Amino acid sequence: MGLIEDLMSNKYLITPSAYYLLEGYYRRDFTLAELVKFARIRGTFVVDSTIARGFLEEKGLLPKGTPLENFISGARNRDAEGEFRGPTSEESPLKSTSSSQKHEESPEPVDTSSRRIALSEDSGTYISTGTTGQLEEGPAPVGQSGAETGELDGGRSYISTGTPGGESAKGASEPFSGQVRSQSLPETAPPLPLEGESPENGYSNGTSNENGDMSGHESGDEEEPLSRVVYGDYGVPITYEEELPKGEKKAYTVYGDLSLSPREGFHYRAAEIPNDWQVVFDVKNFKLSPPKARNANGKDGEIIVKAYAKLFRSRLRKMKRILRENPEVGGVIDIGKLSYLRTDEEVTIIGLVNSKRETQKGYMFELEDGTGGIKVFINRRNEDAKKFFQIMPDSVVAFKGRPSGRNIFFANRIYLPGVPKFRKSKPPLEEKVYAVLLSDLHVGSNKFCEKAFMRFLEWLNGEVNNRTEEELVSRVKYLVLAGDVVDGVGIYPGQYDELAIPDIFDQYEALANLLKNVPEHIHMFIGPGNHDAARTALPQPGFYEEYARPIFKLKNTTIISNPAVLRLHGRDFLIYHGRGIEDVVNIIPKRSHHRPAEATVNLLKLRHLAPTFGEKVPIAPDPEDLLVIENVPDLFQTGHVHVMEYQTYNGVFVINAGTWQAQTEFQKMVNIVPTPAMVPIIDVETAKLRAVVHFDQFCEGV
Ligand code: D5M
Ligand code: FE
Ligand code: ZN
Repeated sequence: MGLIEDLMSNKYLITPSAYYLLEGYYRRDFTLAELVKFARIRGTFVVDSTIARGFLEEKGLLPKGTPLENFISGARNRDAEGEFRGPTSEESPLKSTSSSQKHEESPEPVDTSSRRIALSEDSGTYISTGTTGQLEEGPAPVGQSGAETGELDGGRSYISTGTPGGESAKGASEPFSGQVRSQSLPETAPPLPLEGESPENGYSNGTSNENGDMSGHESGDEEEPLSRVVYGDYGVPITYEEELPKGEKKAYTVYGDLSLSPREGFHYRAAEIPNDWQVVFDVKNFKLSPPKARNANGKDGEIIVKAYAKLFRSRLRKMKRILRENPEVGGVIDIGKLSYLRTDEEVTIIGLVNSKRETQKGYMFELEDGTGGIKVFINRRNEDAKKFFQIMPDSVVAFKGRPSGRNIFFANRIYLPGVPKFRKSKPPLEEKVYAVLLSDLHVGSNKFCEKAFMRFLEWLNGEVNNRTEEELVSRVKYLVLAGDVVDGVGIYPGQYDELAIPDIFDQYEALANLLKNVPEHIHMFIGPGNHDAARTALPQPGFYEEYARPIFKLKNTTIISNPAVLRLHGRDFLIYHGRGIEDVVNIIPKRSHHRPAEATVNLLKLRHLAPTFGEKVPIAPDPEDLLVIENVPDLFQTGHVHVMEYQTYNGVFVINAGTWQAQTEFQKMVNIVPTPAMVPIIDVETAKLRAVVHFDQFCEGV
C-alpha cells in the first residue's frame, strides 16, 4: 500500500502536492506513525503541502526556509499546485488575531517591514501565507442595502412523467420512472398544470437507451502504464492516476451510443431568433507570462514579492477607479502624503487591507497604497464599523477620516467598492429568450447523476410534460457550463474509488458525447473549474486542449475562461466557477457553503472574485489582476459549492448553478450537502430567474 492508502486507512487525507513532496521519503526516511503524529499535533486530518513541508523540515529532510519552488524544481522537478508560499503563519510577524493584540488602542507607528504585501518591486518585504485572523463573531450585515432574497419554494408543482428510458452505466437495464418537478417563479410563470395533465403526450422512448448497450470501451489494459502524471503550467501536476492493482480491468461507458434528436414537430422558437452573443471578457485575450525568477536563493519570500507586486499594483489601480466612481469618495490623498496635512483636515484614503483585527474599542486595519502604509482605526460605535466583518484581507477599500500625528488614521466612514443601487435599465427584447445555467457536472464520477442528465437532455429535445415546459424549452437559446465539467483524476485523496471513468481523456469524451445531444440551435459556453484539465491557479484561461479535445470539437460551442463575461442580447453575464466562495465562508462570519449566493454577494461588494491571497484559492502571479470585477454585470453565475441558490443584490442577479453530482464520500466527511440536478432557466431580457426545473428525483441513490 502507498502513502495515500495508508493515510486514508487512518482517516487522514493528503493533497496531491503534499503527496509529491513526501512520497519519495516514505518508509525510507519516515514512518506513517511519525507523519500522523505530526499532523495530529497540528490539529488537522489533511496533510497539505504546508504540513508536509514542516514535517520534512523537522525531520531534517528539507533545510528550513527553503523556498518550496526551489526545493521542488531543484530536487524533484515538480511544483506544488502553484502554491507560492512565504513564511508559514507561525513565522509571520503580523499575526493579526485579536488575542495577540488585546487592549491596544494607540498602536505604534506602522512598521513597513512587516507589511504583508509589497506593492513596490524593490521592497524587501514579503507576503505571509496569511493567518488572516480568527475573526470574532459579529454582525454580518449582508443583505442590507436592498438585497432581496430569492424565494426557492415558490410555485412548486409536481408533474408526473411517463417512464423515461434510461440506463445506468453499470448495464442495469430496468427503465427508471419518476417525476419531473417544475418550479416556476410565481410572479412570472403561468400556473403549471397539475398531475397527470399530459404526461405521456408524444413521449418517445426511442432513445439509444432502448437499443441497450451504451458501453464505450474497456480500459485498464495491463500493457498501459499503471500511473501517469501530466504537468500543466509552471510544472504543476494536473492529473495523475493512482496505481491500479495489476490486472484489474475496468469497464465503463463514455456514452458513445447516446443519440437524441429533437422530438418530431417540436417547435423551437429560439432557433428562429437571431443569435446575439459576445464574449466580452476572456482571460485568453490577455498575455499572461509568469514572472521570471532567475534565482530562488534570495531572502525568504523575496521572489513572491517580486512575482506578485505587479498583480497587486494592478489590483490597486483598478479598485481605485471603481471606488472613485462613488460620489461620496472624494478628496482622495496618497497615504505617503498624509504627513503633510494639518491633522484636522478630513480626507479619504484608498488602499489594500494588509491585515485587520478587533481591539477593545473598535477595529484596526493596516492599509497600504504603494506610496506608504498606515494603521486605520474606527470606533465600534460608528455605524460603518460593522463593515469590518465584510472586508477580506487583501481587498481594497476606502476610509474617510483624519490622520493623527502618530501614523494612525482615525476613520469615520468606510467604503467598500460596492455596487451602485440604481442602474440604467436595458432596452426590452422583441422576443423572450432563455439561458440555462449549469455547473459542476463532474462527468466521470460515479456520483455523476447520469440518468438525471440524460433526462434533462431528452427534455431539451422536446420531451416535455406540459405547455409551460414546452414554452421554456422552445426558447432556450444558450447553455452555460461554469466549470468542473468532468471529475478529473487525482483531485483529492480517495477520489479514484469514486470514479466511474478513471481516465481524463475518456471523461472529456464522455462529456462531449452527452453534450452532442443538446439541440444544435442552443449555443453552449463551457469554462473550466478546479477539477478540469486546466491551470489550477486563478484565473484559468481555458482547458488544456490536449486533454479536452472532444469538447473543443462540439458544434455551437465556445470555450470560455474562468472567469469570463458573456454579453447575451446586451445583458452581461459574469461566469465564474466560484472558488473564492470558500475563502468568504472561512473569513466572513455567518457565511456558509450552503448559502453560496450570500457569499457571492460579499465578493460582489468587494468587486473581486478571490480577494484574499494565500488562503484556499491559488492565485497566479499574473502581471494584471483579472479577478477584479471591473464592470457590474447584470447576472453573476457561480458553481463549485454544489448548492443551487440565488438572490438579487442591487439589481444584480446572483446565482449558484448547483451540480449534477450526488454527495461524494469526501463531501460527507466535510459535511457538504449538495442539491444536484436542478436546472435554473434565466430570462435573458431581465437577466433573472424564469424557472427552476427539477431532475433531482432521477438522481436518487446515485
Ligand atoms: O468542490 C465541491 C465542494 O467541496 C465545495 O463546497 C468545496 C468543497 N471542497 C473542495 N475541496 C475541499 C477541501 N480540500 N477541503 C474542504 N472542502 C473542499 P469541488 O471543487 O467540486 O471538489
Ligand atoms: Fe465541483
Ligand atoms: Zn469546484
